[in-house]
This record gives sequence, C-alpha cells and structure tokens, in this order.
Amino acid sequence: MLVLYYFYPACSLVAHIALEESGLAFEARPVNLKDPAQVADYKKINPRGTIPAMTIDGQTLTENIAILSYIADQAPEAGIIPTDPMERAQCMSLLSWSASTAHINFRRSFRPERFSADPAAFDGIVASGHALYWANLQWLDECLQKQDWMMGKTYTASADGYALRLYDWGRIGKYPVDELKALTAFKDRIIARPAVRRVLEREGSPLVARA
Ligand SMILES: N[C@@H](CCC(=O)N[C@@H](CS)C(=O)NCC(=O)O)C(=O)O
Repeated sequence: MLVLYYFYPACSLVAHIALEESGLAFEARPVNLKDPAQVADYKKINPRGTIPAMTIDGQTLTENIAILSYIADQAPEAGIIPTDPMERAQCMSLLSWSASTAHINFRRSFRPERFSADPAAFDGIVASGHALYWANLQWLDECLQKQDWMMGKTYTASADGYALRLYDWGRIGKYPVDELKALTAFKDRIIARPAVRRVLEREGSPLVARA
C-alpha cells in the first residue's frame, strides 16, 4: 500500500504526478503545512515535517528524488525516469538541480529567516534569491525553446513534473512568467495530460479550472 503525503503548493506535486502517471495504486493524503496540529501529527510519519513523504506498507520514504526513484522502479514502463544509463543520469542531474538549486533559490526569496538569524540580512537574501530564481526560470525557458520536454522529445514525469512545479512557484511568486513563452507553452502542454490534470484538480491548483 502506497500513501503519498502532499500539500499544495509544495514540491510534493512532482511525486504526486509521477504516482498518477505510474498507474500504481496509491492514496494521496493532504497535510496542511500551515496547521501546526496537522504538522505535529504528520511528524509521526516524517519527523522532519517536510513534504513529500511516501509510506510503503507503513515504511516511510522521504525526499522527492528518492520517492521518484522508487516509483520509477516499481513502474519501469511508465517512463518516470529513463532506463538508459546516460539518459537516467541526465534526468537525475535535472532533478538534483531542481531540488538543490532552484528550489533553494525560491526558498531564499520568501523564507530568509531560514538562512540567517540576523533580520538585517533578510532583504539581501530575498533579493539575491529572487534574482537567482528568475535566472533559473529563464534557464528552463531556454531549454524548452529547443525541445518540447525537459529530457528532449519524450515526456518524463519526474523532470517535467518538477519543471511544472518551478513554473508554478514563479507564477505564485509574481515573477513575470508570461514573458517566458517556451516555459508557458510547456505548462500548457503538460497540464493537458489527463494524469497531470487529475493531480492538479485533486490538489486544488488554480492551474486548472474548477468544475
Ligand atoms: N529536500 C526535500 C525538501 C522538502 C521540502 O522542504 N518541502 C517543503 C515544501 S516544498 C516543506 O516541507 N516545507 C516545510 C518545512 O520545511 O518546514 C525534498 O526534496 O523532498
């Protein structure tokens, strides 16, 4: 039994998309990270309190990339992560960049207190995080000017799901994402996928119109 713990608009979207695309049976359980009581309860599952976590027959797995790797191995035909060694490594490179560079730049732009105990440093952390995250979004756009999907010609739920998460953080953070034509066209392409749409609807994402 697979249970995914998610929160909108967290990076759990990526694992959620991968699970939905995999065809594996799973339960998606929302955790409101803004509700201290829910977080306290969730820490019994993941003591770090971070989202996503997935339980596999009661055993907890944390960290998006590890969760994606597990899902990909359980459904190798679903193309969550490529199986060719070089393509697989390139995909892991993209996922690592997304999780450790782009994600952290975005965090700097709105959680400066996580990076310094000195409030006088906050403005500088926010400004540089904002500039770096915008450069990261521009880099995604440059990639997508040359190809439809992050890995090239083929949709890859892990890498493309993460690019959607990064795009949407840009939208939420009021970056001028509409200027990034290739990234915006990519967003339209990926949210047209039935599995992605189901996840966005389940999460209550404004990227899809509510019924
Ligand atoms: N390195 C972790 C990061 C997970 C993470 O920090 N998730 C955020 C939401 S996007 C979170 O849980 N934030 C709450 C917190 O840090 O307390 C991963 O890739 O899964």
